[in-house]
Amino acid sequence: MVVPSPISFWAKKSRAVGIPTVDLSLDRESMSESIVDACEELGFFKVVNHGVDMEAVSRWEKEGAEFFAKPAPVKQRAGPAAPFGYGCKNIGCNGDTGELEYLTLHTNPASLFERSLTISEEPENFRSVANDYIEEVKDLACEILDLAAEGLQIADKYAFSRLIRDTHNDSVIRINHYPWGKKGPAPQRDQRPSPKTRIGFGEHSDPQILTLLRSNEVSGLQICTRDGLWVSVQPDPNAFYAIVGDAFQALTNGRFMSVRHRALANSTRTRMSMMYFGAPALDAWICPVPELISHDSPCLYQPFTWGEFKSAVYAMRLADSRLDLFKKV
Ligand code: GA4
Repeated sequence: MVVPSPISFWAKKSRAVGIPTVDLSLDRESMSESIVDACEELGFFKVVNHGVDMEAVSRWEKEGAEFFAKPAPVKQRAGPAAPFGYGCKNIGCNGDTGELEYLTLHTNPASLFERSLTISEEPENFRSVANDYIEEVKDLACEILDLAAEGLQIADKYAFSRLIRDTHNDSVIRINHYPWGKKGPAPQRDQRPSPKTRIGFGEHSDPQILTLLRSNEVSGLQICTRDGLWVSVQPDPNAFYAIVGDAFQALTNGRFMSVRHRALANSTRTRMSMMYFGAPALDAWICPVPELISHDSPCLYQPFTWGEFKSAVYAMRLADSRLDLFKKV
């Protein structure tokens, strides 16, 4: 019997996995169909022709780069991230660590106001750049959520987007910076990390409804398929990547899958990624839309508020499967 070497085994298994792309310049039916397919199969897809003002994105990226270029003691004035502000290596408050530094900010104007004072010497400009970026990505997230609702044939076509359009929404933005340029092994495609591979941000699923991620041209992001295979995502600074979060999985009664992902830090170049995490208000109920509950698909989760879920999220470790806590027995 021929036993395949681990490398040929992984190379063979990974060949079939492609990242679905949704082109937002097509007709609504094709777009909604491909969004539903991608959310069901992978919980992840690339978005092109998204209509986001790339000037707003560049301005936000520049704010991030300028902040991370500051001396450590200056950056630390904006921290520790508990959970908002500047964080370095520590992720969350339960002992998770990573090879990165980051800025996490609540999108609420009052919170942004307060944070901007410790982040920038020009806080008003910082806030205006952040707000422009938030408006752009929020609109894109809402468009994707509306298309998803259409594709699922949900009567209330704004059932999902309404949650993140709510004035009390709990959405968050984050910039991750994987710096230091330490020499590591060249990134290997579609493989388990070798013992030498450094993890920049450990495996997890996002708790919110939908994440929009965009990075510079440096690779590092990997997503996990249903078969447990890690797939490297080719960076494309002109595109956004949509990530299904736990709350979207619950809202769709498990029809959509929140995707586990991670970032490797083995590049010799600085990687910067920016995320928008679309979340509802703390008192919003996360319960499956009625159209997705039937005799054959009974309700999988106990209803919970986003606030309850968030408390559970912060009490757990990064890699934990938080939605399991709310599964019906
Ligand atoms: C993962 C997604 C977002 O980055 C984040 C993260 C949050 C944090 O860094 O404060 C968490 C993590 C994330 C999930 C589990 C908890 C909370 C760190 C952590 C260990 C901002 C979020 O909302 O959840």
